[in-house]
Amino acid sequence: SDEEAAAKAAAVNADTGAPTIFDKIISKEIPANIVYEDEAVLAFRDKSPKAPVHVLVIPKSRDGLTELGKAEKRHEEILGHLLYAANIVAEKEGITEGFRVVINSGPSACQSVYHLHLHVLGGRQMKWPPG
Ligand code: D5M
Repeated sequence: SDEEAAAKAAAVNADTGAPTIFDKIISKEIPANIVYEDEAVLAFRDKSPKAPVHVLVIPKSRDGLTELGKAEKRHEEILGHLLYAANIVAEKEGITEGFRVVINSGPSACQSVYHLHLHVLGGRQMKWPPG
């Protein structure tokens, strides 16, 4: 199932601090469908969308932020920047009736890429609680 695959990927990709696929997206070595970009953040479509709109927002510099659980005081500014960028993405995508922002932090949350990212999901009715 989708859930089993996600759990497996999360277990395999535990945080090592190694470069991730997102570095190659930032450097444009591999293509991504970019929906928003500024000096500090990049937003691109998730390759395996879980909603009609599914965009990832990432810091261009990881700076130790492999996951939210590693956040330190010095990250406050970029964390705020990412959240604000999530709303810019939602507005650009026209999901003004509501959207969800998700951060998976660590294996129990099924994080699979260890470069902090916000999922911006919308375009359908969301359920609560998430799985
Ligand atoms: O979410 C990691 C997300 O990253 C997951 O939804 C797939 C997505 N992903 C992985 N590789 C790519 C590329 N190359 N392009 C676009 N999206 C990608 P997590 O919260 O870590 O489970």
